[in-house]
Order: sequence, then structure tokens, then C-alpha cells
Amino acid sequence: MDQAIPSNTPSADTQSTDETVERDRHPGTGGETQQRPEKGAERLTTAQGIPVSDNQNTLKAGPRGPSLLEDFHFREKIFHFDHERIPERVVHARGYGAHGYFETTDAIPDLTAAHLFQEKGRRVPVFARFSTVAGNMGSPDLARDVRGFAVKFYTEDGNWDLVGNNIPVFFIQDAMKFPDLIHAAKQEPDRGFPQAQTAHDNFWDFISLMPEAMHMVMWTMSDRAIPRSLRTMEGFGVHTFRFVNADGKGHFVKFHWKPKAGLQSVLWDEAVKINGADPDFHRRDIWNAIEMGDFPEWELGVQVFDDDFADSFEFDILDATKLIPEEQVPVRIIGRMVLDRRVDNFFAETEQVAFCTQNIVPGIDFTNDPLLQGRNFSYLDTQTKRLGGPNFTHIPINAPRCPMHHFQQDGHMAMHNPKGRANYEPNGWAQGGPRADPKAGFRSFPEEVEGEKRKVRSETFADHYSQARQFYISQTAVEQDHMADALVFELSKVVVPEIRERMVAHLPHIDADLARKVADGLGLDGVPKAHEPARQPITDLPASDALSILKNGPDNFAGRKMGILVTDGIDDAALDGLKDAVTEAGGIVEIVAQKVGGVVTAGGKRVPADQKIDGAPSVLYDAVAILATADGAKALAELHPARTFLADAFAHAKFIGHTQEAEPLIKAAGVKPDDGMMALGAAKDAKAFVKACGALRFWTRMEK
Ligand code: HDE
Repeated sequence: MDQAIPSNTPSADTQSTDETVERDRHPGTGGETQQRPEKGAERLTTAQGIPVSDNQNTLKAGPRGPSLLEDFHFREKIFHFDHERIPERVVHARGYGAHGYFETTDAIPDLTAAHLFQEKGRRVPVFARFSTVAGNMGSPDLARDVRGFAVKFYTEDGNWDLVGNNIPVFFIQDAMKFPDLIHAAKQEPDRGFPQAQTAHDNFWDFISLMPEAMHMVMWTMSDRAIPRSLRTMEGFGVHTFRFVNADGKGHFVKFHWKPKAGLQSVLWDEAVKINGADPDFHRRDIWNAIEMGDFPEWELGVQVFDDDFADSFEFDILDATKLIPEEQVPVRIIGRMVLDRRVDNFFAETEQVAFCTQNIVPGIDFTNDPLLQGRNFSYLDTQTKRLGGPNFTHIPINAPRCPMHHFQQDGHMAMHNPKGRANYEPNGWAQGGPRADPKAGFRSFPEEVEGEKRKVRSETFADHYSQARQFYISQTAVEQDHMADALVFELSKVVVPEIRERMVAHLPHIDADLARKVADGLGLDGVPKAHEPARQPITDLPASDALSILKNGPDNFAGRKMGILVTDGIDDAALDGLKDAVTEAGGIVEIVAQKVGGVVTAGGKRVPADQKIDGAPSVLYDAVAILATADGAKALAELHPARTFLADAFAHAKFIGHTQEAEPLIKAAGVKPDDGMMALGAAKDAKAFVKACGALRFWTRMEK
């Protein structure tokens, strides 16, 4: 099979002598080169393995004559190209994946029989894919959106897919509403826009009619929906699952991923600009981090609880619009995931990976969460459509890494049909094939179930506002402001005034101040009368620090990026000192200059630039420095991109280091230096500056 895949190695006739190139440029002058492949280069063949003599010209009747249908090489090449696309995912179309491993750091055999959690140090391979939800495949990375956080564990007992999000709750409680939610969120059907955003009438029309969405909406209007990096976001299994141990005893469990890099998000103004400057910001970040050996890492944590807790908890543990605060059930860390290998081929792996929530292993089970139950149908169904048939488990990225024996056979693209005569069971053949294992095989938790058959929503799912309010009051003042701004931004894009007002009429149940700010931001005549809540009273729950990003930041510059804007004639020691300080802190430096060829330092050294100033606005960096001579700063002051580089960094509350001589640029950018701006010169200045940058932003500037 491998040999049938056309090689991507440039063939001899595309790397040929000038004479060949010349011939190729002039069809009809004998494009068929007789050259041998270069030593080591593979021979170009068709998919049938037939060697190709000319990959530049179609077969023609005479140099200027018609092309001939007989050209099987041409027809095969174009035919295959025409079929290169498969349907993109109906949601989570834009995503990025990487390989790695999961390692158990705290064994929990008392809680689950799952093989991977039996022993400390046990490792299994994983493939993780992160995604945005609403945008199509080519949409920008920094859309305000939920991020998918899907992990496939290739365990000894088969594949376990934990298909989560970076937000621990969901918009809806019952799978029946999913197509409506997604239709409302994606581009409107008549006009085909807006792309990758919820800032439009259909979304807010639907949401304002769905009080159950209010908790999740608070999360999507928070900075959680614009993460700085996929490495700086949490992941959540969302639903309550079940752990089952070897004795058949069950516990409820919620899964959490905690990023080693700490939580961090960008500002909305940055997100908007990053989408233009580098629409691939998140995928590039993962690619580069793995290339540099700074492997993205998360801890896996579990909240484990029993029936007693479930019965006493204020909300229904089967309701996916609710979370369990960490203060009530602490997160116990049981393992870590390290992503240490990039894909070899984006399509083969990231695009073809097929996550299915139904993929669980002995020791883990579902609960009756009606959202999860619906998902268990949807994922298998969607993969069959996307990947063209029932054999998608034969695709290497989806194939389990443990032995598989079953009687399933045939179908589109069957790659490994079982051998032998017996393809049914029971059978009386001596080599009769695999048999079920009542002891070690997967068994559902024997939960007793009874009830009337009805289309119904449980009464216990009725409180839609208490946790939305808890989320809001758990944020810092800066984060609360961002939420109000986000609501004002989104609702300002809504054209129909009634929809805006209908949405704002939910907010008094969440927070009176939030409602006032949003009503004011939209220019409404006061806060509209609040909707009648489905359940009274709305409870005042205590704030939970775990819900804030800023309370869970990293406090160091590791894995962060500093953009250093340089000019000719700068001091070598100042540049080297700053670069060393950033590297020592585990950060990355990018040199930005007027020309990509770079600058020449005072010591006569040429420093090439990583980015030309026009292509590297400061939104791409966590902190910036201006290393300029007086003349250099004067020249930069004349350049609009240089002025906005600094002005934006300042407006985004970034730490800014600068030489004294950078003054003309600082003035021209209209920036009034404050404590977040630090002078650079001596080596110790650089160290102090990079240490300060560990706080990531100088929020005091924003509070002013
Ligand atoms: Fe999904 N979801 N979803 N979802 N979802 C898909 O499956 C669906 C939900 C999530 O990187 C689809 O392979 C239904 C919650 C992720 O490949 C589809 C419902 C959560 C990914 C689908 C939900 C998720 C998907 C589309 C409500 C967080 C991307 C393509 C009942 C816990 C996986 C595909 C990847 C993808 C259905 C709700 C996470 C159509 C019906 C809740 C991370 O099957």
C-alpha cells in the first residue's frame, strides 16, 4: 500500500538541468527527459506504480494539437486531485492536532479498572486535536469561540476518546437542540456570513430564547473564548462520567485538563488584529513549541464523587450546563499529557482523526446526561459520512494500537479483512476466531433504570441563572469589564433592536451592574424588564477562584514571546543581554526590524530580522522591547507600523522595555511612560524587565 502512494520528493525532471527546464517551458520541444533520477531520489510513478517519464506536459497529437484522452497519467492525476477534499466537520472544522503521551502520576485502581490508570508511570500514546467550533476550515484562529479539546488515548484495552471543550459547561441540556444551536451560530443560511463569529442576529435571537444557555454565554463572553495559545487553556470533559472499579463499584467523575503553562488569554482588540496579522496564530504556536522542544503539557485531574454528593448537590449532575466548583469537590491530579510530536501529514492525521464519545474502555462508563447520550450517536454517524464508510478505524490515526479481533468485514476501503472461514459466532470450527470475555470485557455499570416513556426535561435542570452569576462574580474587575465589553460588541452587531433587548433582559438575573453596563453600552433607555425565570429563587453561590483566568496565571515568561524592535547601531551587549534574559526565563525572542535583512549593531555585527515591522504588529508578542539609537528612533517615529507597534503594546497593557534613545518613537506613538515601561541598558535591567514580564500584563495601566 505504501509503495502505491506517490512520492512528494521532487522528481528528476523538476530538478533537472537548465536545458530540461528550458524544454519544459516550451511545450512541444521534447518535454520527455531521458535523465536518470538523482542518486537517492525516488522514481515518480502513477498510483498504480507505473514509472512516469514527463510530469510537465499532457500527451498531445502534435506540439500544438489537441490533448489525448489516452493520457492515463494525466487523467489519474487530475481525477485524484478532484477528489482531494472530504466534507469538513459540520462543527469544529478548523483544528490542529499533535501526538504525544499520557502518563499516570497517581494510580487509582480503587476507583477504576481502566488499564491506563492502574499503575503510576504507565504511559499510553495519545493524539490531541484542538479546534474552534463555528468557523469553517479556513477561518482565523482567534475567533471568539469555544475551543474543542479532544484526546484519543490508545490504551491496551482499546481507544478511549475524551472529546471535551475548553469550557466546562455547554449551551444546551438536551441533544435535541444541537442542530438548532449550531445552525444559529454558524453563518446565516441565506447570505453565507458572518463567518466564525456569533456576533449576528440569528445567534442572539436563538440564545435569548434559551435561558439554559446563559451560563455558557457568560463563559464565551469571557476571555476564555480568546485564548493566547492552545497551550494556555484548560480542557474539560464537561459531562459527568462514571468510573467503575474491578469490583464493579461505581463513582461519578468529571475530567479536567490543567495547562502547565498557566492560563492566559488575549484581549479582544488583539484577537481582531491577530486574525489579520497571523490567522494561523494558534497552530503556528503549537508547531513551533514542539519544534523547539518546549512540549505543550497538561495535567489530567478528576473530580470524583458518589451518589450522596450527587443527591446533595444544588444542581443535577446530569445537567451539562452546570459545573461542580472545585471548592466543593477538589480536582485530584492523576496524570499528565505531553505533546511531543508533530503530525507528518495534516490531512492523514489531523483531518482524518475520528473522535467518538462512544469510545470508552472498561473502567469508564457513561451517565444518563441527555447531551452525552445524543453525542454517542452523532459522532459515529458523522465519521461515517466524513470518512466515507464504516472502515475509518482502518485509517492509521484511528486504528487502536492494541490487538483487535472481530467479525466485522467488507465495506468501502476495507484494509484488513479477517482471515479464515469463520466470519460468524458461535461457530464450530477449530479455528473459530475470537470469543467474548465475560470477565475482562467491557460491561455497562448495572444502573437500575425505570420511568415513563416521555419527551421531557427534568425539573432538576430548571435553574439557569445561579451558576451564570457565580461565574461572573468569580472574575476580577478587569475580567468583568471584558465580559460587558464583549456583550456590547456582539449585540451591537445585531441589527434587530428587539433581539438586543431580549438578551439584555436576562442579565439582571446574573448581575445588576453587568446589566446596567451592557444596556448603557448599547444605548438602551435603561435596563429592560427581566424575564420571568423558570425557577425562583436564583441562588447566591460563593465566588470560585478557579473560574478566573487572571487568578490562575503563570507568573513567569516561560513559553512566552518577546518582540524586539531594533535599529542599526544598537549596543551589542544590550541586545545580547536581553536575548539571554528571555531565553533563560524559557521565553522566545523575535527580532523585528524595518527590513527583514536586519540591522548592523554598533559592534558591526549583522543581526537578521525574523519579521519586517509591517508584518509583525505587537499583538503577536507577549511583551515588546524597543532597542533603538537616537537616529534609529527618529526614523522609526516616521513609520506608521512602528508607531502602532508601540502604541498597541501600550494600549494592550504589555510590558515594554526600551533604550533611553527610543524617546522620539515613544513620543510619536503618543505613549505616556508608566511603571510598565522599563529602561534597558545594563544586563541587570534586562533581567528585571523579563522578570516583570512574567506578570504578562501591567493591568494597572488599564484600570486607569
Ligand atoms: Fe461535539 N460534535 N457535539 N461537542 N465536538 C463534533 O463530530 C455533537 C459537544 C466536540 O477534533 C462532530 O467529528 C452533538 C459537547 C469536539 O475532531 C459532531 C452535541 C462537547 C469536537 C458533534 C455536541 C463537544 C466535536 C462534528 C450535542 C464538549 C471536535 C465532527 C449533543 C464536551 C472533535 C465530528 C475533533 C465534534 C456532535 C456537543 C466537543 C457532529 C450532537 C458538549 C471537541 O459529531
